[in-house]
Amino acid sequence: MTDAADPSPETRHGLVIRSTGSWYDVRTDDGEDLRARIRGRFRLDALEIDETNPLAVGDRVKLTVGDDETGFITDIEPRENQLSRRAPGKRGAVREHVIVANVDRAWCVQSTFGPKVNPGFVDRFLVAAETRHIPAGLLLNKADLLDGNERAEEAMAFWQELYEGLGYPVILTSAVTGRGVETFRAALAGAVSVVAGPSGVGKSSLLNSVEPGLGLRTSEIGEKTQKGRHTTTFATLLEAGGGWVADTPGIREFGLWDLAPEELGGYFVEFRPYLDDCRFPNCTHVHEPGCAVQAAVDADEITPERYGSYVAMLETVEESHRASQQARWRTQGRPDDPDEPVEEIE
Ligand SMILES: Nc1nc2c(ncn2[C@@H]2O[C@H](COP(=O)(O)OP(=O)(O)OP(=O)(O)O)[C@@H](O)[C@H]2O)c(=O)[nH]1
Ligand SMILES: [Mg+2]
Ligand SMILES: [Zn+2]
Repeated sequence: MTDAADPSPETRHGLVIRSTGSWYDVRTDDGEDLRARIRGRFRLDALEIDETNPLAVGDRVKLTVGDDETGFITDIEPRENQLSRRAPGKRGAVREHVIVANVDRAWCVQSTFGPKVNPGFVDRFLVAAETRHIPAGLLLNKADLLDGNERAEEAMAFWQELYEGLGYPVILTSAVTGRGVETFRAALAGAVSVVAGPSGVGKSSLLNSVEPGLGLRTSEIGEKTQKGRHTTTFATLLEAGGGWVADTPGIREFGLWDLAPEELGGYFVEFRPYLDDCRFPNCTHVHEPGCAVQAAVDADEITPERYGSYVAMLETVEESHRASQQARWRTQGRPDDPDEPVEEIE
């Protein structure tokens, strides 16, 4: 507690556990939960680095506490990492949305049905995690709905084998029967994790199964078919399974943020052994002769599913790369335009 007569309120440290846009919930190091706002300076800094949210759950901050017991965030500690995606918005306006900061493992959650597994989503998520060296895994939820459906069971076994083969842990779970919940709980212990995925796959339900006391809101049966329904509206960092885990709002499309097209192949883990063997160093692995990646696809060493994902992703990465380059040219001037100021090279 700060003495009201004290002219310089004491600085405290804490963890951002909930972000609602302008207000943040911060768990201080002495275990108190405070509502806090940030100083304007951060907003401006954040705009310059093109993030939609200057602070994310998982951020460690310094704050002072005012007379009304709300906090003023004065500083953000350097991040170890951050999981980001392209902020939803107009085409051309490419901005970063930070989902969570300082995270040890990122779980992409998909469901067997309602909605079905979206492999494009999974691969974009895995690429985003790879770009920041964040270990990632896959939760295939609503396993109870597979019961007796042989084709669907085979499909799940296929995805599980594919992603486990790449080194990503895959857990088949059910918030209804409890299948896989113990394995998931064990994976949360002693770490900061995040669950992210489309709306309705059961992210909040799964966390409720791990930690029944959480009482997170989930959509009611019957509501789940309503399109565009998002039950979780703000990212929240929760204590579950002996660790911290961020529950996040459903994402319709996991867009990639700021990736150079020539880097993309390196974020497909199974492409890595071949990248040095392509004839052209700037090979995009699509149409070039002497491409070792395409040869590996032909030799069944890279699956057509993952290669197809790569080709589809490359197109959108090229498109958004062009858009952000043009945005930079608009604000900083185009380097080769004599009428515009030339960017200084260090
Ligand atoms: N059959 C079955 N239904 C499930 C399971 N997990 C969740 N559900 C149902 O799926 C619906 C969506 O669950 P939520 O936990 O709200 O999904 P969410 O991923 O948190 O969705 P958002 O918060 O909108 O992103 C609810 O009706 C749940 O009861 C499961 O394992 N099996
Ligand atoms: Mg939810
Ligand atoms: Zn190649």
